Amino acid sequence: MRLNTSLLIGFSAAVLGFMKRPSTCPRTPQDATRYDAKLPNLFVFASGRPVNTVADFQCRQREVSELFQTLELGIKPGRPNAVHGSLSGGNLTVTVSVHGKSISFTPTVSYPPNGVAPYPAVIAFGALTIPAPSGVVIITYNNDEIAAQQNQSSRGQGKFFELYPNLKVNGAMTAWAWGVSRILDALESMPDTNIDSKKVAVTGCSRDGKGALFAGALESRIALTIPQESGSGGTACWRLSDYENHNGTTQTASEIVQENVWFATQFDEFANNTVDTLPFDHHMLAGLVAPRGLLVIDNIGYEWLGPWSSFGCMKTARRIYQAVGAPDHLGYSMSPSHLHCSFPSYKLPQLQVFVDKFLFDKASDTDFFMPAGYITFDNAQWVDWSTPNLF
Ligand code: MCU
Repeated sequence: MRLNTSLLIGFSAAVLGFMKRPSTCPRTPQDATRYDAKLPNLFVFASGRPVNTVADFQCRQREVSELFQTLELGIKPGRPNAVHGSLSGGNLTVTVSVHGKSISFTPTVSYPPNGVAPYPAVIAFGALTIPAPSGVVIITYNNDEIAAQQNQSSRGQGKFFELYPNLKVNGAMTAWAWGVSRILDALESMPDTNIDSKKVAVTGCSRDGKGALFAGALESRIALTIPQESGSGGTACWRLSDYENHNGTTQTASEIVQENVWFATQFDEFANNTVDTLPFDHHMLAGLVAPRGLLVIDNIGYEWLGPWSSFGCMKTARRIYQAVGAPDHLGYSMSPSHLHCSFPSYKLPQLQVFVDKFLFDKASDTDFFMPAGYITFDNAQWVDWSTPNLF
């Protein structure tokens, strides 16, 4: 089992040639897996070298991204040579060509009735489930056509796999994040759209909230990431969801790989009982977004989503934001039970301050992790590392 993983890392890095790192970044050992019952430490490279500076932190983010892709998600291919965008009647057609094959997909674009060009934008996975912020373009992205997510039979189905048939082992999450990157490529080449490609947020709820989080983690051009009720496989941590689960009350990695094709086939071996050998957990996924904006919207009403796990995972992620001097760039909002994917109006000010800061460059107070004392999370039980000061 270990051997397969090592081979996979070697194959992925060598053959696909992704992640060209600056020479100062330490090399990742071939087998980076190790037993860790607690939430792993982002501030030590897989080689054992500590992370001491912001430059180290950026190297470590690349390493962690590489490990997520290798062990959990599947490889996200880099920018293709040919990406073309055209906008007509509210449809943004994005055409991507790779090795003589082409696909097109068509997110819809809705301009705000008010506001000032160039407009920021929100990319909504599936459909928008947060209130449309004022002055912002809404881009609705049909992620399911890029990679299907019906059930187990969706493996390798969708437009991404038409271009990359040798990546059919990949999970849908990587393919969706790749699609978001291509939307940004297209927008960058289309100044006439009056959409500011440097001020783009991504959001989605539930399974699409997991997708939004991965898009923000794997694409550093995203300015603001808003996962809503994403649950296990999103803002929850695998280790914590296993702990929270009581006879099937909470979704775990071992369940999730049976249910759908969100993750790569190589994740199965970890999901089935060895999540504690993963050299990361999802606090480190949020750490890939740092120091960019991350607003996590949760709902305590569904034990299946692992609300305690998500709370503890994001509380730990906030230490990562703290280390780079931006704890207030990760906002967390848990609410009492309400309908899944509905947005309680009392959360509007929380959304607005994040939109103001990250899409409009306006000073705003985004320093909240709430409600305080609502759930308790024992740091000492789950975290055995301290938070360095890297800035
Ligand atoms: C929270 O996301 C998922 C969850 O992982 C699944 O187990 C469940 O079937 O569906 C949720 C969802 O996407 O609901 C719309």
